[in-house]
Amino acid sequence: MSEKKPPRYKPYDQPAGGWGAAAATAKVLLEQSVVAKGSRALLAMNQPGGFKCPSCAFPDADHTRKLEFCENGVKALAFEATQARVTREFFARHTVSELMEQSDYWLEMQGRLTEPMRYDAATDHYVPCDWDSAFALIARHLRSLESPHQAEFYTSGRTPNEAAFLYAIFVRQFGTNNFPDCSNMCHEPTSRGLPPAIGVGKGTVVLDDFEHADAIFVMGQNTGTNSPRMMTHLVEARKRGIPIVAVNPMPERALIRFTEPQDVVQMATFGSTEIASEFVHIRIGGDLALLKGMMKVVFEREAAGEAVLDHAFLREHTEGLEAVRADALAQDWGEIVRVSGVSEAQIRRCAEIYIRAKATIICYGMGLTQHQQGSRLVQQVANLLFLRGNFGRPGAGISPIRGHSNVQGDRTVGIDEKPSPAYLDKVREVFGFEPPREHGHHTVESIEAMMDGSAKVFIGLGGNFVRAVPDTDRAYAAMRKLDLTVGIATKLNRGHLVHGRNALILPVVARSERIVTAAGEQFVTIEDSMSNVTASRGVLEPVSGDVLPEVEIVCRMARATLPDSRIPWEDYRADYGLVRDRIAAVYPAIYTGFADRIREPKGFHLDVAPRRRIWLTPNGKANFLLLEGLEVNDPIADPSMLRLATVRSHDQFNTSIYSYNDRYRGVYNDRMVLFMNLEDRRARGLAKEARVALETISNDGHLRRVEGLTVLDYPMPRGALAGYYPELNPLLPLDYYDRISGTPAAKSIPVRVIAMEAPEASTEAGP
Ligand SMILES: Nc1nc2c(c(=O)[nH]1)N[C@H]1C(S)=C(S)[C@@H](COP(=O)(O)OP(=O)(O)OC[C@H]3O[C@@H](n4cnc5c(=O)[nH]c(N)nc54)[C@H](O)[C@@H]3O)O[C@H]1N2
Ligand SMILES: Nc1nc2c(c(=O)[nH]1)N[C@H]1C(S)=C(S)[C@@H](COP(=O)(O)OP(=O)(O)OC[C@H]3O[C@@H](n4cnc5c(=O)[nH]c(N)nc54)[C@H](O)[C@@H]3O)O[C@H]1N2
Ligand SMILES: [Mo]
Repeated sequence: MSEKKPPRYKPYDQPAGGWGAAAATAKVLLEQSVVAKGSRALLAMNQPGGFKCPSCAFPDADHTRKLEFCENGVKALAFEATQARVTREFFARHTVSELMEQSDYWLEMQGRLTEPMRYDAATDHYVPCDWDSAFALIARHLRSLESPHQAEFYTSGRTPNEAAFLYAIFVRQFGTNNFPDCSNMCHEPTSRGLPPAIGVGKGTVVLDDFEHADAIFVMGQNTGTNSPRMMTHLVEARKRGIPIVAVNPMPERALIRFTEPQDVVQMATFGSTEIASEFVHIRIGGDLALLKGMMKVVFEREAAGEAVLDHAFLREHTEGLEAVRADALAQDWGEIVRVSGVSEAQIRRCAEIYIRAKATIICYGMGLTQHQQGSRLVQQVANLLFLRGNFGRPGAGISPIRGHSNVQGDRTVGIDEKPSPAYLDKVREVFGFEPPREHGHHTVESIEAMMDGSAKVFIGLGGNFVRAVPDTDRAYAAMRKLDLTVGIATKLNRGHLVHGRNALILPVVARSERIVTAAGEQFVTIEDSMSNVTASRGVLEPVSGDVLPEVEIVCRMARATLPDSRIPWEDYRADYGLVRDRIAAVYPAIYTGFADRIREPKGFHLDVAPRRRIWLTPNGKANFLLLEGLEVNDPIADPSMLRLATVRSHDQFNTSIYSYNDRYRGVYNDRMVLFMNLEDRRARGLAKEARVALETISNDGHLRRVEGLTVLDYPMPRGALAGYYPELNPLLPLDYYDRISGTPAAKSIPVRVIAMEAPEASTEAGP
């Protein structure tokens, strides 16, 4: 294909950020032919009166900066505001089978969806379909199900609060809690793991805390790529002389050295800031051992007579300390070092940083959540923080860095397959119907229901379900068994091509675009990773006259499906203020006064009780929760086994592939690469840049294999591999997930490497 150039690998020795980021920003606007339009939109991005960046969930700073965006925010915007269009002529030109042959990158580059389309099986084309017929088709399918539990209602985290809240009400009035969502593959271990520990499934840190922290740990998160605006706060912390500990099997460039693109002096002088004062080159899944090693040091020092524990906090606020203390003290250093891959000396240095800091923040991402014990691992982070009372104080706390810009908000307003009884009672009181009480399906369970034939209808409010989930081949087959699949989306993606017998593509107004209804111009609201709720008002004209806002799509779906519903869907469709009033009514504890508070230019902060040392746990305490042992994944005896982490490149947003490059990791023109330790490669007799296949080690009788990967010598720990999501999702078994949260263990897939060429005979010269 002409889009492909030969692969190139050239280690990146520049600091991350800086002129490289500035150049990439300009380039992407040019390529999407949106320089003028894009620049105009950028002036409004993350500014009061403007719209929220559609990329990640990191909060905005204080708006004293003129511009509040990053390279990857610009990419997200440019690909949303692109001039390219997917029109009815496009669909007339290509059958769905032809489109299936194209890459994710190619699909993304075709541009924005412009009108509703229906799949026509007779011709294998998508054909135009007016909105009323689309809603009628959905209603017909939903109403003819034997049980409402035969439908799956997916949500991806770009959907704003108003649409998600109404979707949650519609689906519950329809009669099910089947709400698989992207969070089920992402920070669900935070949402399920933290409530028993600290009473809420959210982070306790706000941006101000970064200014008051004495130490910051960044565990399992590729900040410079996935939350670049957070780099500003890390740079500022470093300039204050605060130690930053980065824990990662990949020496991610931005965590090592970074040039702040918004810092004029640094840019002009080609300066940069060293970020990690301590880079911990952890083995995949080694974090539990590291955390226990650090706790062991803390307890030993206390036992030796130093006052390192916060006794007042522990006494007054916590329960369960002794079991955690006994367990940590009983761990053997040899084992801790073996499992973590980190030396005892370095673990002691990390513990020393933690002990010296009066206030510590621990941030974490997918490197912690996507393991078989992801939820319980996250609890161990809380354990460590409890020891020195790092909750409810400035500069301290736990900080899960969320992914999608509104994934946290969607959960807050009801996208939850296991809704709390309190929420359901409120829904009954406010809306006057009896919502279903039985738990619904999370993402993995929804695929199981498709596989066993019990699910018949899939509706995706945003996202690219089939490409994001595990076990690609089985997921495709499951999807194709359905009677109806509906993709509510901005752009064409694989999920629209792997469809049920009937299928719809419903195009939406994007985040950067204006929403005008019968009641005038509307705005929506977003909750970021630090629980700030802000308004988002698009500034660009919608891509076509025939796309609808997500709120309207939900309301019209509800009206068509539930003709007897007494909920005023038509009013909500026009006036989003009315929806916010209902949100305030259902969530009085956090959303009272929504209408007024959202007028603040910076929005408002939703109360996070542990910030006040209030613990909404059954015993009213912060709970130490013990996870025994040192492993977060089931051990596998096979000596050929390596652990594979599936990660994002610098030029993708989840399943949307913006280019084949991954600048900070030095990879160009190719995504079918495997980051591997040199010794692991040599031990397998593989030549430099050998072509290999990967096979999953499992005993469920399914062969999972991906071919055509090029091995790159990369500073990975022994036994650890990394490669790109979603290309490697066929290797991730559906039932390989954290049992508490349902989150697939996408960072620790047990695999073996299979040579595709004869192993090299000669001895190889060193690198
Ligand atoms: N530009 C851009 N921004 C994004 C996204 C995007 O695709 N592109 N996606 C958004 C979404 S939905 C999310 S959830 C976030 C994801 O943001 P991240 O959490 O940064 O996600 P990943 O790229 O999957 O990689 C996480 C990091 O974990 C490391 N890792 C792997 N295994 C382990 C381990 O066992 N231990 C430790 N300590 N580290 C490990 C990897 O090397 C990698 O650096 O970003 C959001 N923002
Ligand atoms: N192996 C492996 N698998 C993973 C992961 C991993 O690290 N490794 N990460 C997991 C994670 S953290 C996540 S969050 C999921 C992501 O899973 P999803 O959220 O389902 O996937 P995305 O790629 O973010 O969805 C992109 C699509 O969303 C649509 N879209 C974009 N903006 C909007 C909008 O404003 N409204 C609507 N309605 N649609 C819009 C576009 O059509 C686009 O094609 O993947 C998970 N899967
Ligand atoms: Mo995510």
